[in-house]
Amino acid sequence: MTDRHPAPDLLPATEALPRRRFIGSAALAGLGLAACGQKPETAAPVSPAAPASATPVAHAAASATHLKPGELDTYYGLWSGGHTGDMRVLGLPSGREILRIPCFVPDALVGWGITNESKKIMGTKADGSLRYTVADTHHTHASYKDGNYDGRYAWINDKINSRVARIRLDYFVCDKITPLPHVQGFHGIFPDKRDPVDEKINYTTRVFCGGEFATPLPNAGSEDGSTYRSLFSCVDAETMEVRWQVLIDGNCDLVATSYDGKLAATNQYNTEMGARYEDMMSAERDACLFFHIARIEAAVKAGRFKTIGSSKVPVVDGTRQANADPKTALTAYVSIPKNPHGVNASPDQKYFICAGKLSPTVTVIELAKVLAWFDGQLDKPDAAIAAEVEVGLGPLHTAFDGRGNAYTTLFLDSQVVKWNIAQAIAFHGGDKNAKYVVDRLDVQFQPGHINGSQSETIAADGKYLAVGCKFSKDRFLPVGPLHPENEQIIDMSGDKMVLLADHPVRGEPHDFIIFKRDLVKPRQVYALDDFPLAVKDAKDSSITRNGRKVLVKMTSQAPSFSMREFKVRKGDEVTLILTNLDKVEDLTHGFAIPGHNVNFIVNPQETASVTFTAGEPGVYWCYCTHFCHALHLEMRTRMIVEA
Ligand code: CUK
Ligand code: CUA
Ligand code: CA
Repeated sequence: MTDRHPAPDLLPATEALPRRRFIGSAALAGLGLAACGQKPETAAPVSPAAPASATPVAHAAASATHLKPGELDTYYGLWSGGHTGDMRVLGLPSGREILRIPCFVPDALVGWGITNESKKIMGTKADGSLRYTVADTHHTHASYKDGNYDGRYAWINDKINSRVARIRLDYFVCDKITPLPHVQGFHGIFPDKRDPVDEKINYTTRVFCGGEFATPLPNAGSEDGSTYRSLFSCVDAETMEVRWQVLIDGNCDLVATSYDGKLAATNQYNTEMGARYEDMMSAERDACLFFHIARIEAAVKAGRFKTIGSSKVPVVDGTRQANADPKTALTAYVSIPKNPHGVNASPDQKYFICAGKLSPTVTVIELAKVLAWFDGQLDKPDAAIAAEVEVGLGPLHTAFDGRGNAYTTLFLDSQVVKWNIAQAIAFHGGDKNAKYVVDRLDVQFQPGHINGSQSETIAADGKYLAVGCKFSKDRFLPVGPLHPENEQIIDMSGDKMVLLADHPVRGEPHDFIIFKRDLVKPRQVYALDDFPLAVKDAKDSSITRNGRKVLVKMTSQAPSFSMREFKVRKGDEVTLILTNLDKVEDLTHGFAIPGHNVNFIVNPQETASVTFTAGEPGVYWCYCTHFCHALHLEMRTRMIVEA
């Protein structure tokens, strides 16, 4: 990926060229620019947006991202997969992609959306087929304990179909998916960090979900614009049931939570509640909307809610009008300049940062003051604004280093700006000598999300930043009209940011988190007993018929399946249960049936099942698709379909 050398026999005749230079010259040749006389390693990118003096790369620092063969990364990264609907696991600082975890969309490697177990999680229609095969994931966040990740769960959103998926971080698999009622455009997501009432609960028990697109409520035929509303939802972290929703003015975009568990917030870019973009950007100020979690829970308990349509989820009233009295308010609307994007909690636990997007400003909101407003000590929520300062064009998302600095992406300027929160507050307070902008770094190009190692925890360590650049333009070999995104890694440990590496990624990840590798304890082998359908011994293999339904129980153990053949009849509804009895780490088998749209894998000690209709009479070689053994190609069984 970065500096890794290909095997010698893959090198071109001019093998004296280092790989980086070879790639550079090949790319230029492809673009017809090789004859321009510039040396490949200094050739300016073709795009006019790129300065000729491309961002300097400190080679000593860059070597930090280059792991020697066999060396492991020090951080995990969980990346959302965008409209591939999966979650991706990266190792950092190398940036190597290690795993894709299918969630919302079928996956051919695993058989996600093929096995009965995965279909049940994904959701099916009455006929057993998948309810959805598309998704759009943006944000992923993990469960907390004492302000740091605890390695239990991660959650990820599906914007299209308003579903939240949970990932178990012991097996790195999706185990539950919950649809949010009456929500379209489910965008921001964030778990709470502790309970607002019970001191003993110092870990995540709720997940908050922002509804971005307002619709008529209930959305049942009428398109009267005056009834369009958005909902903010709370999902139980364990049961994954929707606990309650809040009816709001405006919309939800991103979501953040305070470290004390008391507040959740969402930035709002459409306080106008407009249906067209001109309307959505007509106001000079929008808002950051705060939710008082303990009061909302109390309102639900006291029955002060309604329900919408057929949903039984309690919906409390969080509109401005119903929450004018701070002493009883469930919500507080803090005004933020024009169409803000991104809201992030600083690791010192004191502030939320909201970025202006259409305004060149970032806003620092002091959480203690938001709580003071709820206590009736401030005359208006805007009194919680600690700073509102200009940082550059198109500010979107913010990361932290744990040393008092914030790093905000500037979409239009194609930069990351490093700014000091205390200095920004001083400047806003009237100290015009306060220099709050510390550093700027050009990135390639148009950055969206940014995150730092441990950034959204109290253990922010200020080592690495990752930036999700929406356009890669000429940073990689040209591959036709569709370009990858460019995920860049930055060293943020010094005063100046240093760009370390570019990585092409398949579109389009949006958000991600980065945390220390020892915070998760992944298991290498499944537990046989965790699967109710497990075929625990090869001797238990069987085929049983009940009318047109046939049940086949089989095991795999390299290099064979427990049945050499099995017979069914054309049109039978066949359910095949396969348990992988191999206990060796990494010894996965596959099971594919030609002509029947069946292919899935079973990991060591895992059980999976498929149900399909037996096709035309004939012999079908069911074979192992996952290279497992010297006799992998011989690892087969026959499905014999009789007339
Ligand atoms: S949004 Cu994509 S760059 Cu969905 Cu988090 Cu800001
Ligand atoms: Cu079993 Cu390949
Ligand atoms: Ca607006």
